[in-house]
Amino acid sequence: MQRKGTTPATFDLFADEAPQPPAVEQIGPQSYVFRGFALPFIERVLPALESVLSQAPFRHMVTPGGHTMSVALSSCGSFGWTTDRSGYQYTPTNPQTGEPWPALPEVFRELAIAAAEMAGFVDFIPDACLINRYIPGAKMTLHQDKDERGYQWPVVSVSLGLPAMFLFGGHQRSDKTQRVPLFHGDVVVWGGVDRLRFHGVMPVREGSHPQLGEQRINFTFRKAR
Ligand code: MD3
Ligand code: FE
Repeated sequence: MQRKGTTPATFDLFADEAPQPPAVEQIGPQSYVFRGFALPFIERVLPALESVLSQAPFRHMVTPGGHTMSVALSSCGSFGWTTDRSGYQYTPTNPQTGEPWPALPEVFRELAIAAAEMAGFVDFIPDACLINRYIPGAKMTLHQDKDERGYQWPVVSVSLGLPAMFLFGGHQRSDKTQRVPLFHGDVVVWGGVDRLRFHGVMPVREGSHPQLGEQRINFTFRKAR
């Protein structure tokens, strides 16, 4: 369908529609934001999330430097991410319970694989899903994700609930950052040459989301091993 140029305005069924932001934004050579990509999965994602969190509740981790993180964390999949005085690591069991992490729900796997494929990463099979919860005021300072064994695999992130301003830097902490707003249902894929770029999240602003309430939840799918 032609929406611009030679089509007479009287035949343009979409003339009254508000302009839509593009569904895909490229934010780096191998990084893409897919707006609303998770929404068709949401009816299955929310109960799966509830189930994971009932088995592995959120907790605030203490960094090796002794700081308690403002973001609360859980995990599912074969490996979960933990931190303590000895450092950061992926572990097959939850140190809080001694049990294996909850299995990666099928709908999580489907969503992660579909998004990775959209960004050109075929054969991505995540083995770890980190679940971050931000209440208003929580933030994540600039960091690199380097605890995974190989950097050839992308990271896929799914944002739910309150919006957040994502900061995307370069390969040095001091590099200029670009700001990318992330909304409920947005999915971002980072890989290849962008995989080790510094990134962070600005403090989440007060608000309430109709489905998630006063919080932002972010899943990141990775291949840890
Ligand atoms: C960019 N989480 O869990 S999305 C993290 O929104 C993390 O909760 C943020 O950074 C959040 O480590 C940002 C995830 C993300 C993950 C890995 C990346 C962004 C990335 C690797 C390279 C570049
Ligand atoms: Fe990160």
